[in-house]
Formats: sequence, structure tokens, C-alpha cells
Amino acid sequence: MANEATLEVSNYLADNIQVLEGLEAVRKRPAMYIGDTGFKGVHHLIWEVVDNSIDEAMAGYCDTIDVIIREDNSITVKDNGRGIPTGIHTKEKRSALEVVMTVLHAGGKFDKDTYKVSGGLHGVGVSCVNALSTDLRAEVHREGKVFEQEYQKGHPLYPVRVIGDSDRTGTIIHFKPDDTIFTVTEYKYDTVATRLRELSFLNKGIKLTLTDDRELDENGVPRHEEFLSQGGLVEFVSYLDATRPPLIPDPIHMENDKGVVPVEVSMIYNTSYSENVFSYVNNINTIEGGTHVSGFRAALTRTLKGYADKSGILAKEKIEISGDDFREGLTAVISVKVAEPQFEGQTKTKLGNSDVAGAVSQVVSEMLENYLEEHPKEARIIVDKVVLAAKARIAARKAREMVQRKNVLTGTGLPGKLADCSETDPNLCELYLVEGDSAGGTAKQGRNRAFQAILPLRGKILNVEKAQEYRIYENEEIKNMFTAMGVQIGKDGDERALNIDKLRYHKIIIMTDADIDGSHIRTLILTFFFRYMKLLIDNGYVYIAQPPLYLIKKGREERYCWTEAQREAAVREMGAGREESVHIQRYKGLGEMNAEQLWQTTMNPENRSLKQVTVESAAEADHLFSMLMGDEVGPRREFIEKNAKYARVDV
Ligand code: 0RA
Repeated sequence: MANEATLEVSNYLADNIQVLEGLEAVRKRPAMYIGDTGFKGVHHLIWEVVDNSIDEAMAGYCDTIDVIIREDNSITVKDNGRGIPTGIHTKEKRSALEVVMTVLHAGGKFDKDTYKVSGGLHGVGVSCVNALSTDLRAEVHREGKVFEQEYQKGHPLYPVRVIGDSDRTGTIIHFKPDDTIFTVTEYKYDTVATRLRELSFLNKGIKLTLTDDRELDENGVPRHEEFLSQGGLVEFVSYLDATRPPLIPDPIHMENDKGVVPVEVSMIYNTSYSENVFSYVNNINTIEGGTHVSGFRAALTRTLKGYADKSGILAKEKIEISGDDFREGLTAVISVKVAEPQFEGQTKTKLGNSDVAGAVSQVVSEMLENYLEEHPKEARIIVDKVVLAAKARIAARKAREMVQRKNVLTGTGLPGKLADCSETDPNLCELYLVEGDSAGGTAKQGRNRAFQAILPLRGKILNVEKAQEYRIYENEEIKNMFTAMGVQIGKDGDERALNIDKLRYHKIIIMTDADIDGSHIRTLILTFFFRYMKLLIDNGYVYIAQPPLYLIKKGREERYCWTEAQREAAVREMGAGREESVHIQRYKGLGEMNAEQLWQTTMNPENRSLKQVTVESAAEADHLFSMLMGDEVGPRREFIEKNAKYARVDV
């Protein structure tokens, strides 16, 4: 005889079976929902949960979001919004909280007008996070009560229950990523901090905090940072350009949050030669740009050109200005909110909605024109910069043509210093960029010449952060890199696009000494790649070689060590823990190794470990490179001092 209680329980189970099938799909093919199951994917879980709180904040109900990385690499996200509804969902016949947590894409099912799901890469829903967590606990403060529900791999352990009274509102989600699904389960502080900082700029007035229980200071207080921007994109632009001398005193701010497509743009010009335009759709970084960026560019070119024509400056100069010239030394952030964004492109980070171009271009045209009228002094400075950029571009083109013509004339076009490999399939070929002629010589002897090529670079290479473009084509070492790799500038009518169709190596490995000089040279090379060959980084072709730090010897026994921990272990195992019973050699330079040692430790694919160069956040990388390699010393020193406290040996 089935009484009411058992009926309720069996209904409850029946409801769940359906739900479980939904979430099983996420566990079966996690990459389909969150991109991958490595470093990126496991961080994606945080973005997913934080996005929900950001949506609540954008609707005007929440102003503080706290993220805590726990000692065991589980995550707590806490907000002070209205709290996920807990009442019985009429159609599903169970708590709305449970539906949100266990049904795919259920996040936006209620209250469509005030609670929008952000689209695109994120917005797969907090239920995905639940499915991919061994344990998750949701706590909701609402209507004077505290509600809770716990789950394992997405399965509720019990129906939503009341556990106490509360005088506040909000949602707390605590989850532990499933280590049978994720290959990486350790969270990286800087990655989380960068994203929260970015979100604080994109959503002014919302306070985001980050606490890391894994890193305690001398008083046992966890590492903690708060991100709150009142100025929004104006502050974002100032942050990005903190170390680049500005051409005009303040960023130009343009905004229209009343239209169908809310648009916000902030921009400034600096004395550098690079263009840094970052764009966002619903808080997602659109790396490949799209219609919002096109709209911005069109309006910028049209408005500035119109102003310059009217003022008679261009007529005097008699030079042809191209779109690029209007963006030299420009740092800008574009942020739009689109109800149903269409994402295209290789990484699905290119906005396709055609109506957005017009919306952005209208705001920028109108407000930039006003700005120029009201700021004639700044307008003049900007137009003068554009004219200079055009002249520099023409000089750069000539320098480039010289280099590229010369290569054709010398037959193979390969630099004399390159020791090439015999293999010709780029997929199999590696190019080592080696600091100094002597280490270059050792590498040439040690390599496998079938597939490994060596290009020695002499001394310091040019700091491209401070050099005008045409100068880079006059630099021997840089010219050698271009020609050795088989990379050209200019593709499909875009005279500045990088053409890697004839790239000769799919692994380009930077190999420098393990000392301060070596790390400086590595940074110079990376700066060059970031500014002029980013496509190689984006394709995953750039690596950093990892030479060992120590050689421990005892009698005939030898052991190479890459970290302090390995060194300690070696001393423990080989010398019974006594340093004086073994011989420890500290490698500072590649030159201290002979060819055989260099091959065994650093170049042999069987033993070596290469670090792939990736750019997690282009905005953050730009900020870093401009700070590390730019003119101003103050911010660089401050950065080094601030980070020294948390610096770890990162090998
Ligand atoms: C649906 C409706 C309402 C709030 C939320 C969802 C909500 C979701 C999340 C996720 C994390 N934090 C959140 N805070 C709120 C509004 C229901 C109402 O009218 O009170």
C-alpha cells in the first residue's frame, strides 16, 4: 500500500531520472559544453557561476560577488542578489532552485524580462558546473530563510530544505571540480584575478573580491584582492595604458545605454606605435572582433578623416591616409550587450549580428564628432599623430619591400647564420632561437639535424615596444627570424597582416640562459612575437625551452634537476640528505653544458619539457608587455616588488 510519503519519494526519483539523463550528457562530452577538460575548462566553471551573479547584478539586484579558492581547490562564489528562487516550480513540480541546478539551460527560464542569460561561450548554465563537480552545495538566502541543497555529480542528495533564518538575500555556490573529468584541478590565482578585474571594468559599480585560502601571509591571512571600478571602461583604458605616455589628457568616452543594443566605448591615444582595441559582447572577450569592431573602425576613420579634411590639415600634407593610420597608438575598449548574439569564427569569438555595426558606428560618430568640436587642441594632436603614422607606414613599407626583395634576390633567401634541418614538412620541423653565438654553436652540434634547425641570435634583440615599425625591418636579428621562418608581412591585400602560409616550422623554440640576462632576452623575443607575430602564438607554435637548473653528481651517478624540489630529492636520494656528500653544479648559462648534455636535457623530444606560450588574456598581456618593456620605470619596479611576494619558481 503506497502511502503519500513513498509516493512523493518515488515521484521525486522519477523526476530526477529524466534530469540525470540531461546532465549525463554533460559528463559524457564535457568539452562540448565547456570547451576542454584542462586548465581552461576547469577555470570555465568559475566563469559560469560568476556570470550568473553578474547577470543578477546587471539586472540591478546585486553589487558584491565574492570568489574564494579553498585549500582543496574547491570554489565558493557568493553574491548578494535576490537569491535563486526556491518555490515550487509549477511545471517541474519541485523547487526552482533544484531545476536551475539540475536541468540543462534552465538558468533563464523564469522571469525572462529581468533575468537574461548571457550567451555565447559562457551561459551553458550552472547545471553544467553541477554535473562536472563531485560535490556541490547551493545555499540561498531569501524571504527571511536559508535554503540549501547538495549534489554529487549533479544528483541532488535531498530535496531543497530550510536550515535557518536570514536577514539578507543572496546565493552561495560551493563546488569541487570532478578530478576524474578534469586533467587540471589546480586553480591559478592570476587567471581568476585577471578575469575578475576585467569584469569589474566591464560592469562598473560591482565589487568583485578574490580570496585564496591556499596562500597565507606571515600572519596566516589568505591572499585577498578587491576589484571595483566606478569609472568602468574609462578606467579599463587607463589601466591598459598605465605605462604608455598619453597623447591626450583623458580617455574619450562614448556611451548609449538606451538603444536596443547598449554600446559603451572608451579610447585614448598614446605615444606608442601599436594598436590595442579590445572588444566584448555580454562581457565575453571577442578575440576575433566582428561587427561591433567593424562599426567602431568605420566610424573612427570616417569621423577623424572628416574632421581632418575640414580643418585643411590633410590637404597640406598630400599623403594618402589609410584606416590603420587612425589606429596607431590607439587603445580602446568596446563593450556591447546583445540579446541574441551570434558568434562565428574559428574560436567562436567573432560577433556576427549585422545590426550591431550600425549601432556602434552611430554612437561613435556622433559622440566623437562632438568631442573633436569641443576639444580642438586634442583634435589637432590626434590628427597630427595620424599624419605621422601615415608617413611611418610608408617608410615601413619601403623597408619591408627592401627586405623581402633582397630575400628573393639571394636565391633561397635563408639567413647565413641559420643551420637548417633536412626535413621539409613544417609539421615535423623545429626552429631553435638561441641566445648568443656560442650557445648557438653547442646547439648546432647537439641537435638532431634531420628536423631541428638552429638560429643563433646575437646579444640583445631590439625592444620593439619602443621602436617604430620601420626600424624592426632594419634589425638584423629580426630580419633573420622572418626569413628563417618563411613568414611575410602582407596577405590578401592587407599590407600589415602576417602571412604564415609558408611557415617552415611548426615549433619555434626560444632557448635562453637561465639567468637574469637570459630572461630579459626571452622577454624581448616574446614582446616581438606578441606585437608582430601573434598569429604564431595563437596557433600554438611558440615554445620556451627548459634547460635544467642543476646537475647533481656523485661518483659516476649524475642527475639533472629542473626545480628546487627535484634538487632536494636528488640530494636526499644520492647523498643521504647531506649536500656536502654530492657535487652540485648550478647551470646559469647554456654554455656550461656540452653538446651531448644540451641534447639530453633540453632538446631531445624524449626527455625535454617545452613550455608552450599562450596568451590567456590579450588585454592583460598588453598591459604586462607595455609595463615591462615600455619607458616608465616606476610601474615596472612596483610590479616586480608586488609580485615578488608571491613569486614561485615556475619551471
Ligand atoms: C532567476 C530569477 C531570479 C533570480 C535568479 C534567477 C538568480 C540566479 C542566480 C545565480 C547566481 N546568483 C543568482 N541570483 C539570482 C529573480 C527571482 C525574483 O523575482 O526574486
